[in-house]
This record gives sequence, C-alpha cells and structure tokens, in this order.
Amino acid sequence: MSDKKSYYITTPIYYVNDVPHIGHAYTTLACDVLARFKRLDGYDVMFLTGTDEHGQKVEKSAEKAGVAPLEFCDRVSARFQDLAQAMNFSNDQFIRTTEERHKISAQHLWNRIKENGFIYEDNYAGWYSVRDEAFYGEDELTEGEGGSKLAPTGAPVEWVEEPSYFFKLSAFQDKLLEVYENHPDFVLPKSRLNEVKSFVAGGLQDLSISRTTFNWGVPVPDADGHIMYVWIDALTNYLTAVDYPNENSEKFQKFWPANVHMVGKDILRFHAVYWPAFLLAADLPLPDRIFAHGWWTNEGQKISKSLGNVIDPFELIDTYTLDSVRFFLLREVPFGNDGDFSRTSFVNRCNSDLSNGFGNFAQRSLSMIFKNCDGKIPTPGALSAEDKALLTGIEDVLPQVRELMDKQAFNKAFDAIWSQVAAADVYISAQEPWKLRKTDPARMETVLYVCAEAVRMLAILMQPIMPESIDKLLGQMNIDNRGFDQLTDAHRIKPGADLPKPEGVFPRFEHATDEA
Ligand code: ME8
Repeated sequence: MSDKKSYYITTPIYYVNDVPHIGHAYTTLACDVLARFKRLDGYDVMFLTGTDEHGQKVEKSAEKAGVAPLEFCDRVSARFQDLAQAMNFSNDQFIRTTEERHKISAQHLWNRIKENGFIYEDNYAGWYSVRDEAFYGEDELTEGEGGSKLAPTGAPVEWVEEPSYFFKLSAFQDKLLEVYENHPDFVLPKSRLNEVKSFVAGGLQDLSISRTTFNWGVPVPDADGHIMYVWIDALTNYLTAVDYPNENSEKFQKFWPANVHMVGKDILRFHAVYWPAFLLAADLPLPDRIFAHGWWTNEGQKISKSLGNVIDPFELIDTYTLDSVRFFLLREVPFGNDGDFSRTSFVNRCNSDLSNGFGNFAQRSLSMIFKNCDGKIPTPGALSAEDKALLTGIEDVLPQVRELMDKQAFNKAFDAIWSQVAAADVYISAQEPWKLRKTDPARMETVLYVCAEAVRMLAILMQPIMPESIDKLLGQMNIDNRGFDQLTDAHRIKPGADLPKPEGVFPRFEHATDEA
C-alpha cells in the first residue's frame, strides 16, 4: 500500500498482569531483527513496543497484589523495559497505555468513529472472559468441569449485563472481505488469512466497546461511567506512537500506515478484523501487513504458569549468552509455525551453526592471517574463478535475504546466509591455505584475503540477529562501515589494515548431564 523508504513495525503491547516470558521476548525479537535489517538496508525505521495497562484483568491483578493499579503497572512495565535491554532490542519507543498522550489519542479515535456514525448506545447481555478480555457468543463456549462454561481458549467466562456502547462491526463485513481479496498479503501466513476470511464471511456481530462495571481504563468521552473496552484502547497505541491525532506531524506522515503489526496467533482476530474495521470507520489508512506467528511449547508441553514451566528469558540469557538465545529462537522454527523449546536442540543448533559453523570459519581464517601475514590483511593477487565465485555468491545473497525478510521468513533467510557459510567452508578446505604457506605464499595471501572478505560480508549480513557478537567480530577486523551498501566489490576489505589477534565470539555449549 505504500512505497516509502520508511518502515514502521510494532509488537503487541503486553499485558502487565504477568511478568515477561519467552513468548513476549520472541515476538519483540522478530520485530527487532526486522527493524535492524531495514536500518542497515537504508530505511528510516520506527520500531514500537510497550505495555497494555488497562482493563479488568490488570485491575484484578493489582488488587491481588494489594497495590494501586498504576503502581502495579509501573512495576511490571519496568520488567518489560528490562527485558528490552537484556535482549538488546532496538525499539525506538516504549509506549504505555496509561500515558496521557494515549488517552488523548484513544478518545480522539473514539469521537471520530462516533461522528462517522459507527457507535451507538444499547445494553450488553452476554459472556465475557476477563483472562482473554474478550466477548464470546453462546455457540462458541464449551463445557468445563462441573458444567461451568469455558471460552474456546479454555478461559473461564462470566455472564455480563450492562449498558454499553457498540461498534457497528456488522457494517464492515463486505469492506473487510474486499481488503483481504485486494491485499492477499494483508495477513500472513496464508493459512491464517483463510481463517480470518472464513470468520468474517460467517457474519459479524456488532461489538460491545465500553464497560460500566469497573474503572481502570480510558473514560469514554462525554459518557459518565463508561470505560473503553480494553482492546479499542490497546489497538490505538499504534496510532498514538506516531503522534495521532496530529495527522500533520512528521512522524504520522512518515510512518502511518504501519508496515507490519507483528502478533501471536492468539490475537489475530483483534488485529485482522477489529482493527482494520476501526480504521475504516475512522477513515484512516490500513496497515500493510498483520503477521501472526506461532506459539512456543516447553519440552513438548504448553507453557503455563500453573504448570510451572514458564521459560524465563533472563535465565536463558545467563545460561547461554544473549546472541545464542536470539539466534536459536528465530533459526530453529519456521516463523509462523509453533515450535518446541528444548535445551538439547538449543545446544545442537548453536554449536553447529555458530561455534562450529560461522565461528570456526571466521576464527580459522583470521588466526591464519594473524600468524602468517604479520597481523595485517594480506594483499591479494589476481582472483581465480573459485575466489570470485565465493565472493559473488555472498553478494548475491542480499537480494534473496531481502525478499525473505519482507515475508518474515526468518529461517529461510538464515538458510540462505548459512548456505554461504557452507560455501566458504568448502572453499577454504579446497584451497588449503595452510599448505600454500610453503609452496605458494602469494597464492596463500590471495586465499586468506578472500576468506577475510567473506567473513566481513557474512558478518555484515548477520548483524540483525546477533548484533553484539558481530559488533565484536567486525570491531576486531576494524570494519567501521557496516550497512548493506557495503556488500559490493567497491567496498572490499583494505589490504594492509591491522588485524589484531582474533578472539572467538561464539561459545561452544555442553549438553546438561541429564540430556542426550
Ligand atoms: O494479548 N509463544 O497481551 P499478552 C509465542 N495486551 N508467543 C507468545 C507466547 C508463546 N507461548 N505467549 C505469549 C495481549 N506470546 C494484548 C495485546 S496489542 C494491541 C494488545 C506473545 O501479554 C504473542 O505475541 O497476552 C502473543 O500475541 C502476545 O505474547 C500476547 O501478549
């Protein structure tokens, strides 16, 4: 929908009823990698994350903790900000829905939808799940223990009857179907678009968008006692962060509509049905893409607080180093599918791709240069066909990776990069520079030069996923210019540049003793 050289990507804003876990880290990591990729590719990027602090669920959690809601929100939101630091996320903003600017924005959007005739007052009588912060129809419920009613997610529901404002969602069925038809990549993966389409084609009911039985939320303008339904408040955060309602602001002009709203599959309906309907009702442009990724399980089990198997990202980082965690989460499982977190797979994957894979090639190449070329990048002679094939192979990978990243196909993008790591391994084994030292030192210098250049280009490509380790590696090589525009033969590594004694940047992990 837009061809600007700017890129706006958002994470869901996380509820502060719970402390951050690996699932939250996963979604924001995916956005961080895309944001970093786009910055290196010359885009002006806005990367937004934050916390969703209103609603009954948060109000109840604060009550349980015995603190005032805002104090409770301050405390848990700070944990999410700590996570962003610990994971080295490069978000440009961290939004909190309790900020004043957000209240203004949510109320403005409400008024605009109302002025356009899509909000009316009535009474709500139906089922509500506080855990999901969602309304459910009778036909969607299942029976739990003792005949209790459960939401399709397994969450308990309660009967609610209260005066409420409604959004005329039913008026948007055809318009939404048209959006899905005209923009087949509006929702990815494709299978998720089909789910959304059939949900909408099945008919849409008007949506209750205000509550009167609690206080913790944004007040509905000019309607005493009404608090906005937490989802209309929460979704508006994507607009607040780009200065809405000031549509003339530079930020709004530059970044709205968003390029990607990244979400877990659990909240796709809110983003792919309700959100575009709200935007259409307010005459605002729609985002380009909603990507719904899969869920992690832990060693085969659903992750849940009650099972006590929540994976703590802070603990993982302490055990395995930050960049290994970042790498594993996006490398192991096709993005969009569910994935199982297992420490055995973690150790295997990181050892094979990082310490034994790229790390080994880089360390081997740079150590040979350090020892045999006086600690300086050697001067190459004429390049052979094999030399040229390796270097152009790596250069050619950028357009492929770019296309894959634009589809959020992380693991395929990494496959493409690591196929070049494999090519570099084949190259060095075939050229045997260690033998050339005696037989043909000039050729050795050329081969080692090509290896150093391969390390430089591969490292530049790997920055988005492992920013800290690659920063160390490129630092050791004295490479200052690290954008993707440097991936051409015009920017080859400089012969004669100093190369200090290299230090490996990827640790090797041992399996825990009770593991295979
Ligand atoms: O839904 N695997 O917030 P939330 C992968 N506030 N991702 C997971 C996961 C798992 N096991 N568990 C959680 C909300 N996630 C609303 C969003 S947006 C306007 C409002 C991730 O704290 C995944 O991204 O329940 C999921 O969508 C999100 O956390 C839910 O976070």
